[in-house]
Amino acid sequence: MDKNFYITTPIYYPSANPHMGHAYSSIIADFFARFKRIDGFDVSFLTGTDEHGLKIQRAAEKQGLDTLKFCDDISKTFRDLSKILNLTNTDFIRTTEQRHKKSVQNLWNELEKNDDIYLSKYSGWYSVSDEAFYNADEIEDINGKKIAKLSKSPVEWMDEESYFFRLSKWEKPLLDYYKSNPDFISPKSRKNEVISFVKSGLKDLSVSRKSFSWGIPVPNNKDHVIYVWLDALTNYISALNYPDIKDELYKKFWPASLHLIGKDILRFHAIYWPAFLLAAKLPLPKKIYGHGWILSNDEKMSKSKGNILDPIKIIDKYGLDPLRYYLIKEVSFGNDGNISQDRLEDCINSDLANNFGNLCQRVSAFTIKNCDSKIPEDIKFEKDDLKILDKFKDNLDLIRDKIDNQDVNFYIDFIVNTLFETNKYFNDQEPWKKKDNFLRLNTIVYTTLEIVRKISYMLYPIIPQSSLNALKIFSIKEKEIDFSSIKNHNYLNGNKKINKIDILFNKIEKNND
Ligand code: ME8
Repeated sequence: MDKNFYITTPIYYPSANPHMGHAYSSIIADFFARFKRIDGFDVSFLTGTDEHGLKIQRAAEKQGLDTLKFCDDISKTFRDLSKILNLTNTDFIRTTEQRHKKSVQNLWNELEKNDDIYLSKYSGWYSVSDEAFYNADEIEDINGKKIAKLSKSPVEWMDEESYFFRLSKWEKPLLDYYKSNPDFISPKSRKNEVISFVKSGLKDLSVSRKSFSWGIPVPNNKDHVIYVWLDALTNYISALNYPDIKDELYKKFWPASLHLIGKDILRFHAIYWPAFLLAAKLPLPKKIYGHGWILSNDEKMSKSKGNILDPIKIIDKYGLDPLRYYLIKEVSFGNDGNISQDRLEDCINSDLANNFGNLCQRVSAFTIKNCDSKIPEDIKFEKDDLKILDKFKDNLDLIRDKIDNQDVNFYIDFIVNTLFETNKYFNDQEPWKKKDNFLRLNTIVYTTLEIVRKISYMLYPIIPQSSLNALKIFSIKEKEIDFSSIKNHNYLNGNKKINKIDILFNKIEKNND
């Protein structure tokens, strides 16, 4: 079985500092990367910044800065954010790097060699904000201004010599590919949107620009720069050292297991990118998942709308893990989700402090007091104990399967429900009343400790630092976390000392006005 896993986030435009939407994509990608790692996979996890094109050139001009200097500064804030979010990315790519330029020019040469590129003239609408071409029927007139219907961003008329990619030629092969690879585009609703767009007919795609210079030059015509999306999409293979397809990284990790993106850029990933790869005779990624948007007052959070929530401010106030938990749990994965500080505070108080933190404190304090600070050795499981313990064993493969289908909601619901049941179990079993029956008391304590271990393993991809803090009870270290061991009821060694741990989450005083 293939035990390599390659996951990518979109590479972000460094036209302004990162916001909660960017943090969201990156945190979800990190969730998958960490899960796969604790399930024994060798994981490559790529993120980075998309630095060419008119949008960036104009943003730099507006600030009177040299374009590369402008990119250096903002790209660094994205790189810093990766650390602040505790991402486990194995690489961070910038499209202004030499390794990437070489890779893009090589891909261009392949497309040209295979007769998929020709020189002509483009006349049509272009949105600089989306770096996208739109057909006339995708444009509307609002108060005398031409706007793209989909993204609501302004468009301008473009009329210039341009190279074209023969996208129309790939219409049928793409439809065939979607058909024979039904999981290629997820979720299903978005797949249908893509298929109907392709079925409505694909026109050849303009893939170079002549009227500005901030981009990668077309190999044999320095008057043109390569279209920023052809440039950007290639990052997924340039980070693996393409064109050297004999390189270890490329051999190990291409095709990618999962390109995780926002639904706004699905067309580029599910149509253009596979078409470029088909034309270059390269394998296609295994899956594209288009997640929903983080909304602020029911509108997409974006730089241009000015309704940005700054992840760093939220982290300063509440801590990183509460934010990671909140985004993963409260934004139903695949759909759009409004976020609010009020709900974040509720999550911290009820799920993290009460349900998880309190359970860890309670059972460890009880063990210290009643079992000489040791994991009980003499135990005998009964039906009530096995009922919760077996849940992990019985669902192990299902959980894996759900993760492979990006069912984040199932994963988190499983954790929340099990925590709820475990708290109830500990209350109902009343170990504090069993001091005359040490076998039973020991068994209840052992069972609860085992569940704390298993749940902490499952929480590790979501709230890594807090999970590790909880695992200090057992002196379990990060590299020892092995997802498959949650099926084991007797993992913890009896008679081993446990440790007292600090409070995991502080409750938030809520202002109920
Ligand atoms: O599109 N909610 O970069 P970008 C959720 N450079 N996710 C959001 C979001 C929101 N409100 N706003 C942004 C680009 N995102 C290109 C990508 S890839 C080869 C090139 C996330 O800076 C989401 O993942 O505009 C979206 O797809 C991405 O940021 C777009 O970031």
